[in-house]
Amino acid sequence: MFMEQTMRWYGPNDPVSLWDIRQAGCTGVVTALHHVPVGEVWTVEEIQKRRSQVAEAGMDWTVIESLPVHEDIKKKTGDYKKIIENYKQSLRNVAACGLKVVTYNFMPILDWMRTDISYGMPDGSKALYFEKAAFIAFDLFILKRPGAGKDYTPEEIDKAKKRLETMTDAEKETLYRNALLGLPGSEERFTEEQILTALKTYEGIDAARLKQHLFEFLREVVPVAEEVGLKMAIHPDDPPYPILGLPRVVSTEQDARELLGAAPSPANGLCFCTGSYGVRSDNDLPGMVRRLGDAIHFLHLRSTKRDADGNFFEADHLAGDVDMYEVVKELVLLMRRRQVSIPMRPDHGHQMLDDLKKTTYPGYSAIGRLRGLAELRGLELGVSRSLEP
Ligand code: DNO
Repeated sequence: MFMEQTMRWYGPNDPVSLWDIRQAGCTGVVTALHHVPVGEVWTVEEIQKRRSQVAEAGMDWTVIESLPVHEDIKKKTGDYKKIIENYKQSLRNVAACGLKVVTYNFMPILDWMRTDISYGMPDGSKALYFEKAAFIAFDLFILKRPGAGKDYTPEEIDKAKKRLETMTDAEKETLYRNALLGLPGSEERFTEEQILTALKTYEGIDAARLKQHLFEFLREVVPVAEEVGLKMAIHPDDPPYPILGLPRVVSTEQDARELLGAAPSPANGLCFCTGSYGVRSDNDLPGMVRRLGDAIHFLHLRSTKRDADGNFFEADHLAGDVDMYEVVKELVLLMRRRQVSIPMRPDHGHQMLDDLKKTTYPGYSAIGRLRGLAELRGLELGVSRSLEP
């Protein structure tokens, strides 16, 4: 029983082709209908069209990433009831087309966040990087978010000021663009006004309230997913703590337990992203697999390396702070116990070799992910063999 090997594909505009993914050794593809506006129904026609494209390259579209949750659902504003009904309809439609797993997240406004998308590694490859002082400088002095000052200590503010002084105008511009990159897979970037306006709409929504909204959403959609045989897999916050004054509520083992308990069902589950959970040293990843394994429906395997200042970069898949050997060992045991093959994708990868000359989605160049996948595949085989009686 091995993990199902997949890679993310951003659709027909992705410079990484389906055949590239197939040649990496994947049998499954993770994709989404990125062109359908968030909140609208995914129609059977559109789903089938995408599914056939994947099938033509000899692979299956098994996992959706993401079926995004509209901001009105997270805030319980506007027409959120109707939008939840649309979500349910999309679930029915994807199930009718044979899909199995639906990934989504509940991060307000922004998805993942990095300050640098081409951070030089000693070997000449490029990684994604989150630098705390640069991020605080962005928040305080570039975005100038009202009230931001009270989120940081005087030392942090001082460091951020000094960091800002080292930046050229071009660097400030790049930082701004990276921080507000918008959702992965979209070309859209927020303007300063848009983000400040969006942030204002979260006034009064603290973590407790956002959690409540998540639980209510789950109680609506999980029964539908269960009925049509789908597994929901919530992606954790990346990074796993509040940013820009916005609450984030899927950052720890405790958060995961609570959301699973809010709508208990085999359909209510997790996308276990070792890179996101792993940024916090208080998340015990192998232990989480042991304790929450029954709810893990999808895997993102990657590692980060943090430092004492709260910065982290994305390390090689088998290096960094994630003990990938222990994680994979727990996963092998888990799959044997559950008698399932859990879909996995090597998450992100360094931009390297020929890809350094290409423009790809940040974190999603082909060769770096291929390297990650190949290493993980070997690790799994080795672990699996060594556990044989
Ligand atoms: C980043 C990804 C996330 C993830 C979404 C799932 O590269 O892991 O953007 O796809 O958060 O909804």
